[in-house]
Amino acid sequence: RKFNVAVVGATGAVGEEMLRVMEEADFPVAKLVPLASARSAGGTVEYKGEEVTVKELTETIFEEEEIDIALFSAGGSVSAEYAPFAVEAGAVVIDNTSHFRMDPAVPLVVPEVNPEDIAKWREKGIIANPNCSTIQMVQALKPLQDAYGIERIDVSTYQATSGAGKSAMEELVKQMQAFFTFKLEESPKERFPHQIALNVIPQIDVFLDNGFTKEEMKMVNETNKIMHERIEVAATCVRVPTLRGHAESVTVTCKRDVDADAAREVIAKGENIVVMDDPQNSVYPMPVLCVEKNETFVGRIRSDIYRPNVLHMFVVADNLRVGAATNAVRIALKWIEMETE
Ligand code: A2P
Ligand code: 11C
Repeated sequence: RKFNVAVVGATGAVGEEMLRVMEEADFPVAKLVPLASARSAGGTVEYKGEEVTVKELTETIFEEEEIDIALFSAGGSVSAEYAPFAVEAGAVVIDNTSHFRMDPAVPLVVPEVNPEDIAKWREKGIIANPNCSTIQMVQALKPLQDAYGIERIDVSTYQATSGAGKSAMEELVKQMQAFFTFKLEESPKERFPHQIALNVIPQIDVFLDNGFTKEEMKMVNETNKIMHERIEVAATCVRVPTLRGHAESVTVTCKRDVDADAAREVIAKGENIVVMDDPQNSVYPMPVLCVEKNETFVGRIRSDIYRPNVLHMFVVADNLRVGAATNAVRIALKWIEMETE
């Protein structure tokens, strides 16, 4: 069976990637309906070598186009307003924004970790896709949770500008160009709280009363929901001047003692994980190595020098793919498998 698929936010950084991942996965598409705001309606996106016209997102479009699957990636407020119309029209919504993630009636899914939760989709007709920094971390942690149990996670992130969308990537590029013409001072600094070129910013999203940012608390709350366990998480999320690929330095306190060599083998067996760990030859994951890849890369796996139950590692993935589009498409494919069997 093939499906009518709407991609909401098809002209955006994640939406474009969704189309690429669907092509590569040979997604069973009967009809593709790319949606965006009135700004982009009438333009085209490419799918499987053909130009497909972008339509304006409206309340009635899902019914008019008889949509079966709606992938949303146009921001939380757009999902809040329009996802209910897609559900009303009979579609399953796979939402990449933070809007529905912590709703108890909405499953929050990383297919490598908690695919069984997809079954709960009927409650609201919506399946939520986690935050990019959460997805790659829980993928790398799942094999450790199964083998050793996890008590606590301490993580610092190095997040690319594309996490904030296309215009944020452009701002970095413009600031770099301005630097080389001695005009960095005058270059716009709108998408981040400070200049991002030649800088690192220890703030992603807004600060909350507890001193953590919203992005950091997403890593706390989403990890607990996906891993079905109360695990302590302390995150420091940092924006760095890269375009694509989030990196994370992760310290895991396990429930049992963990040997680094054994853990390396355990992690390597994780689904869609690639261990890249040969420090003597300077082999470890880096953002430039993960662009347009659908796997999560793990390296620098080493034991703590004090505590036998503590392990350190470096985890990198393409935030637009693994952290967004690929996860959404994998959820959709799993949903199809479950609903058609
Ligand atoms: P548009 O091209 O019309 O602005 P990014 O995350 O890269 O900034 O992309 C955001 C995506 O969400 C774009 O496809 C954008 O479409 C879409 N979008 C933003 N606001 C709306 C809206 N109010 N209605 C529909 N699509 C929207
Ligand atoms: C970033 N993680 O890198 C953010 C973007 O909750 O889906 C994703 C926000 C979200 O800026």
